[in-house]
Amino acid sequence: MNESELNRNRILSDWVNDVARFTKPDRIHWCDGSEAENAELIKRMLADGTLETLNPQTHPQSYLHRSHPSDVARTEHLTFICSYYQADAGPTNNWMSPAEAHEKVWPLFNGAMKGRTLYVVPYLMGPASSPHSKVGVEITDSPYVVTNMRIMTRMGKVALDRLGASGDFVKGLHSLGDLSPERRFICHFPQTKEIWSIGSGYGGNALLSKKCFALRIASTQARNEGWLAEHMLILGLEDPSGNVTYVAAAFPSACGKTNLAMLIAPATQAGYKVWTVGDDIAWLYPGHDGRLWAINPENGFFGVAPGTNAETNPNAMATISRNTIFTNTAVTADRQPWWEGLGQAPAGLIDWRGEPYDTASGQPAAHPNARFTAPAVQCPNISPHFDDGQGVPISAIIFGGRRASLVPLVYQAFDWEHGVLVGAMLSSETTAAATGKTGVLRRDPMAMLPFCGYNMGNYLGHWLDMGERLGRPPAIFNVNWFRRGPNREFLWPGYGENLRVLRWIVERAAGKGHTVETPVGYVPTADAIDTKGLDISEATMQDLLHIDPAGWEHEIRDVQAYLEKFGNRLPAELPQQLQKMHQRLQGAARQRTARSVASSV
Ligand code: OXD
Ligand code: MN
Repeated sequence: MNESELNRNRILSDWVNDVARFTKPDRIHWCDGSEAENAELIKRMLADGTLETLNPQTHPQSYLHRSHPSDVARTEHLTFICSYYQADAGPTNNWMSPAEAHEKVWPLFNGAMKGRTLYVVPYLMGPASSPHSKVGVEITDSPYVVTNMRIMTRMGKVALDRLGASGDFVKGLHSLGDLSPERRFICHFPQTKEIWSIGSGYGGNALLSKKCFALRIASTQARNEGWLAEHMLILGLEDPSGNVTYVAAAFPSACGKTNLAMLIAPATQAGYKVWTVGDDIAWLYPGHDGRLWAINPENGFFGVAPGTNAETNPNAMATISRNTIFTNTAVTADRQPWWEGLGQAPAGLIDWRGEPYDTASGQPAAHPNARFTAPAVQCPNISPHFDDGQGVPISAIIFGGRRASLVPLVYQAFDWEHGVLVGAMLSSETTAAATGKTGVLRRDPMAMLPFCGYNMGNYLGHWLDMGERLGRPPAIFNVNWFRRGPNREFLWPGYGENLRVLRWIVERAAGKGHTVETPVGYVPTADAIDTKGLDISEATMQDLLHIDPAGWEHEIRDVQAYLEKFGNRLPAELPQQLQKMHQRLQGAARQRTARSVASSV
C-alpha cells in the first residue's frame, strides 16, 4: 500500500522516514491489514521457507513457523525498562538509562534492515468503538511478525483512522538484527512511550503490542491516567437463569490461564456457561457507576500448545483448527501440527527443529514453549461483549498460583486493601519432576513481575488508590488448584471442575454464599462448594480449605522480607495489613488455647 493513500499523519511519517534512513531497508511497506496483503505476505514466506503449509483438510489456512533454536521464549534478562531514574524501574526490573540505550542498543539498528522490507504496522489495542483503546505502530523487518500482529491486534486502516493527525501512539521499533542473543535487547522507554526490540523474532519479544505495550508501557500510562493494565484473563460466568457475572483473574505462567478463560462446564454443572472475553491481558477502568470495567486490548490468542488437548481445553482446540500460525510445534507425516499432550507420538513425526523425531531421545518433539496464534473470534464461547467498547463490569478479581501446601483452594479478602495484599503475596512454585520435590517459590505480585513497567512498590500503591476511586469495587479472591495431599496427589480435580469454585466466588461477589471467617480471609464452609458428582470426600474438602496458623506466620515473614526490597516506595498499608494478619492469627491461637483449657477442666 502506498503511504499517501493510507497515511496523512506527519508525525508518523517523519518517524518512519527517520527510522528508514538509519536502518536502510530496501523497501518500505505500509500495512493496511487487508486479506490480500496477508495472502501476499504468506505466499512470500512459503516461498522462502519462513512458513510451511499444514494439512489443508485438517488445518485450513494454517502454517508452521520454526524460530531460530536460540530464540524460543521471552528473554526477561535481556528486557529493560529505560526510565530516567533507576529507582523508577524498581528492584524487580532490569534498568538501562536512556543514554546508555542510545549508546549501546541504538547503533545495532544501523543498517539492520539492509536487504529487507521495512513494514509499518499501525494497530489498535482494544475495540474500535472503545474510548479506552490505544494506538500503537510497530516498525518491523519480519513478515512473520506482521502476520501475527494481524491476528493479535486490530491492524491497519482502523488504527490510522483512530490516530488521525495525533502524535499519541506507542512507537515500537523491531528488527530481527542478526538473531544473536549477544545483540538481543528489548528496551522500554515509559516516558516517551517507545519500545526498541532487536535480535529476536519470538512472541512477546517481537509482537510489541502484547507484553511490551499492553502491559509494560500501558501499566505506566494506567498509573498516570487512573486505570489498570493487568496480566489477567476476563471471563463471564452465566448461571442457569441467564445472569452473567464477569471476573478477571491473574495467574503466573503455567497455571492454566487460557484453560480457565475457555472453560466448558462439565455435565454435572448443566445450565452454567463460561464466556471468554480475554485470556491474557485486561485493561480495567473505573466506570461512572463506581464499578470496575474491563476490555481485552487484544484480538487473538498467543497460547502455549503443549498440554492443550480435547480434554484440557476443547474450546482452544476448536479455536486453533483453522487460520492459525503454529510456532515450534512438531508436525506429523500428514502435516498436522503435533505437541506433547496429544497422545502417543505418531510414526514419521518431524520435531520442532525440522528433524525426524527420535522417540528414544527422551526430548519433547514440540518445544515446551511452542505456541499458536489464533483469532479470538474463532473461540466457540467468545463473549458477545468481546468487541464491546464499554467492556464488561468486573464483580470479582481472582489471584492464583501453584502452591502444593498452605494456600487453600479458595478464599476471599476482607476488603480492597486486604485484597491488594493478597495480590501482592501471589507466588507460584515449580516442581522438580525428577526428584518429585517441591521446587522454588517465585513471588510474583499480581502475576506482573516480568510485566510491570515501573517500580512495583508504586504499582501496589496505585492499586490501593484505585480502590478509593471505586464506589463498588470488585470482591477479591485467591485460588489454588494445585494443593497436594500426603502422597503428593492433587486434592482438587481442576480443569472444568474449577467452575464449582467460580460459582462460589460469584455467589460471594453477590453477597451470598457460606463462609467462615479465618485470620487469612473468608474461606467457604465445607458444604459451600458443590461437590455433587465428584469423587471427593468431606475430609479432602477440609484439607483443601484448611488454614495452618504456623505455616501462615512463616508466609507473613517471607512476604515481609520480599516487600522490604521496595523500601520507601512501598505503601505503608501493606506492612500494616501483614501486621493485622499476624494479630488475627495470634488472636485465633489464644482462642484455641482458651478452648482447650476450658475443655480439659
Ligand atoms: C505469555 C506469558 O506469553 O505470560 O502470555 O509469558
Ligand atoms: Mn501472559
